[in-house]
Amino acid sequence: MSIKHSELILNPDGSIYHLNLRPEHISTDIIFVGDQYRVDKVTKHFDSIEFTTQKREFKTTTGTYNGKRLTVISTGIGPDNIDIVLNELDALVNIDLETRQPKENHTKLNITRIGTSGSLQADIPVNSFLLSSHAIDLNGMLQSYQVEDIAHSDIEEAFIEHTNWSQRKSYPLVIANGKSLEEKLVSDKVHLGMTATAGGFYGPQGRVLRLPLQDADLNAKIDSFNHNGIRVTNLEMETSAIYGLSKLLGHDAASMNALIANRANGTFSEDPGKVVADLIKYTLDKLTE
Ligand code: R1P
Repeated sequence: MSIKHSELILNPDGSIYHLNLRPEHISTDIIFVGDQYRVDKVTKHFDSIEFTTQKREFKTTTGTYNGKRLTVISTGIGPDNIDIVLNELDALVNIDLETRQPKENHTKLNITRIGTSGSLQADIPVNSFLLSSHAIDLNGMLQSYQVEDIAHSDIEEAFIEHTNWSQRKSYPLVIANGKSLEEKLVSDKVHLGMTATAGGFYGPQGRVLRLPLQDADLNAKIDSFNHNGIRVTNLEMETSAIYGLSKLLGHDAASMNALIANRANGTFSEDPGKVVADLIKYTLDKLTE
């Protein structure tokens, strides 16, 4: 059975609907950034560039760094965008776009996010790097899929009990990363920890401007959670979606976070651009060593 035109949408030039990409445009080694203007901050280091395009917030450039072919894509903000980007990238490599049928041989993508994030722990300061060993999904996007086999129910149950998690919110799914990218990217310069992925920037991350929170103590309870040494180290808006969909689709993923804020002591980096620039260079070098 071929996938219907309403489900797998292609543009008139054969490219996939939102990303505007055809299979030949991408490498299997991919870097995600949130901000479309961060794509050039990565690719300015490249030896050569073969392709670039942009539709909406999704800017893509493919080229080589240290001789390795890499694709950099901006995802915009949030797990809803990751649902689009990961499903469309997977379709480019694992669905025959002519016959609209899944291919027999699976192609694995290696996806590294280079993002910004806020630390939740006083001992993990601003301007440091963190690789997400796990992600905890606080936004619910992944619950549309069959996630039972990728869940870590012992950590989830401990988290629900520790935080008295509201049943009106989505179930806090925990996903581990695929490990082979972690092995490439980790060093004594990088903290490891569980990243919480929220579905918004203000209330969903415990920020109060004019609206009171459902649970004003939630961030403090998240900070103090510790299950067999697994702590929630930082908050952002994409990692659990990347880890969850990568696991379900058979891809490897790692999330590298430039910590530009510390929510535990209320500090913000004096030069966030430098931390991000340093993380970009660090990640490119590690990926191509
Ligand atoms: C919020 O300001 C955005 O910044 C963080 C969050 O995850 C969210 O996307 O990451 P990026 O800088 O990678 O976009």
